[in-house]
Amino acid sequence: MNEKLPFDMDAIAKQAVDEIEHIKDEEDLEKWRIKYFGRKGIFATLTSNLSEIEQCLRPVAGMKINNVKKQLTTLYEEKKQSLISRMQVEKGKSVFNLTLPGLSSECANLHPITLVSREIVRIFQGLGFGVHTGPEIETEFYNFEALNTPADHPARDMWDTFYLDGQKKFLLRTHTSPVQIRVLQRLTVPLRIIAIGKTFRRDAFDASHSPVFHQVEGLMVGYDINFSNLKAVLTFFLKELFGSSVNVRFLPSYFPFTEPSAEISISCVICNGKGCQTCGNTGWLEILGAGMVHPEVFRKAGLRDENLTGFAFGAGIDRIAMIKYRIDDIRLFFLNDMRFLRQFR
Ligand code: FA5
Repeated sequence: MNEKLPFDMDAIAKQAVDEIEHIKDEEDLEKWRIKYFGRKGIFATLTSNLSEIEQCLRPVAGMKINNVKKQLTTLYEEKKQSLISRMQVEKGKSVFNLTLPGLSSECANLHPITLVSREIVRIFQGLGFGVHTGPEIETEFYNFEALNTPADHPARDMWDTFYLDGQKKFLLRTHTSPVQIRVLQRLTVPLRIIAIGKTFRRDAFDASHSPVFHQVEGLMVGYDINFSNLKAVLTFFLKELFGSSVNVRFLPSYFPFTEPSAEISISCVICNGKGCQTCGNTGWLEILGAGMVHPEVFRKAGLRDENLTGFAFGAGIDRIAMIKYRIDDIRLFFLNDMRFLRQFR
């Protein structure tokens, strides 16, 4: 096609690009602009000569001229901008307009529950515990039956449950303890794990209760695990989490899936055990439920070895976060108020 046109557009474009690349100042750039884009410049001449070209070639010629014109215009604008910037830098002026008001960018931060969860994971990983989650939708078997809490067991009243079907087969897990069974079925003993995640109960949404909250479960199983191991691990954990100066108290308690069972408290971090509103003037804050794994739990998980022993524990992460950060209303964790959430780093 080019042979028939009275001009070689590719050669003109190449020359223009070559020239502009070597330009070092605005004056030469202006000369270049006039040469190609001026009133009597190359493009003006080419366009006005179009009428002299054979009729059938005119559209192609016009398109070629316009394409190259467009490319060179872009090149010209870029070159101009770069020469201006370079000149400003050389003159000691900033390329940026520092007088413009700044745009502040929102900086994300982690939710306090995530921060506490990560801290708990860090402590237990340091003790060689694996980390598991388990499903939030559970079956009645894993949440209750396998945990030695059959349908007619009075202890079921301890957990007001969200059932998902009329037959009460599926439910939102009321605690992380069903992960104990799933882990015992899947892993080989000895084992030590924690399970962290959301749990659900039909509880009121008040200052200390939420229908959705978070728990951490712990399970250590082997052939020589005893109550002293439970005490040592949990005392270490609580002192790591709340500081070495807290005292840890173990009291007898009851859970269907542990025997013996214990309720574990720390000395109140607000009043140092003297008694205040937060600890109900007792000087103690309850943190954990725990105990030695009930033999029935091993059986339900399919483990028949009579010599196996283990301990388990469970704690509410939201309540731990409330104590750690001195928060008196659990609802703050769920309301997405940025003024509250921004305080945690
Ligand atoms: C249990 O859920 C047992 N599974 C714990 C356990 C595990 C014991 C293994 C023995 C061995 P409990 O129902 O007490 O226990 O709940 C544990 C913690 O969850 C409580 O101490 C509390 O911190 C937290 N919790 C319970 N209900 C709520 C709620 N509605 N809102 C916020 N936190 C809650």
